[in-house]
Amino acid sequence: MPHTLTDNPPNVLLIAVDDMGYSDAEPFGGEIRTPNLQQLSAGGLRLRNFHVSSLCAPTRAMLLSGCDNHQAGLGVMPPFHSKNQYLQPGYEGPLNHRVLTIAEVLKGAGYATYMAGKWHLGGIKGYRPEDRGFDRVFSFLGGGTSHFNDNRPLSTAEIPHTRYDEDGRDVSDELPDDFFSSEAYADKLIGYLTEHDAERPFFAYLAFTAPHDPLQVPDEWLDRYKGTYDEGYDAIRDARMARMKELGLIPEDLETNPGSGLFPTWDELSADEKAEQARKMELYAAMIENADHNIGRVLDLLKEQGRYDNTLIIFMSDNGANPKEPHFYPPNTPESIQRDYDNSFENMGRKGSFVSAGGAWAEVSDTPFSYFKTTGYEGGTQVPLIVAGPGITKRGVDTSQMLHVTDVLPTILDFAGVARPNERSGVPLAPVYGRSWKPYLTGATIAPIRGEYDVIGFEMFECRSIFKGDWKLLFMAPPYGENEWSLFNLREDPRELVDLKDREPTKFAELKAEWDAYAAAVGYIEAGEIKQLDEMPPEDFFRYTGLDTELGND
Ligand SMILES: [Ca+2]
Repeated sequence: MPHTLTDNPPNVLLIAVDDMGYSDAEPFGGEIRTPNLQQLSAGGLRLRNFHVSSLCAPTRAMLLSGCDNHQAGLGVMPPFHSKNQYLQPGYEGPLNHRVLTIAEVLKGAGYATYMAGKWHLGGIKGYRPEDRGFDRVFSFLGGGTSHFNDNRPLSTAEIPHTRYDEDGRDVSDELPDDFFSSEAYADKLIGYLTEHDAERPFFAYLAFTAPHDPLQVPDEWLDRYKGTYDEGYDAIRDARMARMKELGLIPEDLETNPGSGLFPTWDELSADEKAEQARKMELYAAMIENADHNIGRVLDLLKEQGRYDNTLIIFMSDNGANPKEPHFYPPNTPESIQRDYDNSFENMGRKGSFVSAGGAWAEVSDTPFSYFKTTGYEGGTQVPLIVAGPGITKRGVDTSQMLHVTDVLPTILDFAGVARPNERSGVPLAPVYGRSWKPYLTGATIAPIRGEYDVIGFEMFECRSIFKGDWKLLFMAPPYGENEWSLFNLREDPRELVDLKDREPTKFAELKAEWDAYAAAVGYIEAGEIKQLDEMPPEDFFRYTGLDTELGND
């Protein structure tokens, strides 16, 4: 049933970067040169207090569907399912068919739909981007891989979805010699937008795999940050804090985050260790600047085409900075990484290397917040967000609204003037969890997007949280927690250092009841002890036998 588009519906460009920390980019206080994000910020709004999941795929499921990840098929991230979660409703692994993607809805309304970049929402037939509403697709189907044409998987368990897909065809073996992920994604999207039928609006999803590890850049980008990180963690963190205060992103009196204490301080490192740490951060920074450069190429095209002013542009990161070393990906070990990769100082960042920035830099990247990707702390789940487009007249930094990644679908559909259907072939769809930002962004109302009684729930890897007003209830599971609840007032304590659980028992009980209600409503399944991957090889795990029999596999 086609919808009728309003007059002059806006184009939509949704840009996601992968594992970029809160304060890495210049508009958020970082030293990493990101002139195109700066320019986008200047013509739009930076929003603080934007919440995502702590991992790639669950965030992407919510981003594209507007539904909670436990209903959309990403209740946990593959291949980390416990045995009792595997193939359960909401835990299917790929994005399930109880939800519709932004592309599916907008395509039904007459939009042209394009995607270039990381999918991570299902590699089997019936679940790939071209099966989920995208007309033209150049996509990496998995969670991460070498950024060059060797397409080397993060681990043997990742092989089943380490695939580049172009309009439904496996092109993994056809990548050109000079292939680099971010440049290739921008090239493909520029191609689609160049060929685009000018009579129709478009939805374009540009999903970088940068700066996800392995930290890699084309040779000419290798040394762009030489020396920048030689002074170590604290110097960079302090400079970011000062700039964030100037920008109004954080209160003037906010003190520096002391950090988790899990990683050696700069002074505890040997000269060689310092050099290696600085080099890793140089590569990470170069990777982000390179992504910004490629964002700029797409924005320049829209300007040349005269489409820029009628394009809603949303930029975000999918989760906080990554603290993990390459042996995080099962079944890698430190020994296998050392044996199988050339991580010599000279080769770091080039083909054949596999390095990550590590936990100490991840904490700097997530300044001023605590912890990082994989955790329920704000360092894992609060990310930068820039919004610009037709009718959005607010400028600068807005810290007043509590926002969630599931808001993106209702916001985009609201700007497009399109409603999401509530059923697919007569079967009811999962409810949309998010809310439209349009009335607030366009000044149609001054009412907050969420009031003091509204909540946002979160769970991933058994870290759980509820946001309500200024309050956050957090349950932290191992390895970074001890299976205990904490209560924080994020307005007064954005670093989550002061647990108010004992001082505020009534508030604690109120939020705990909210968590229980959220968990029941979304169908959360607590992880059991046995991992599915312990009992099943990865090639079987990712086949999702019996998931959706009419779709088959190839
Ligand atoms: Ca990510």
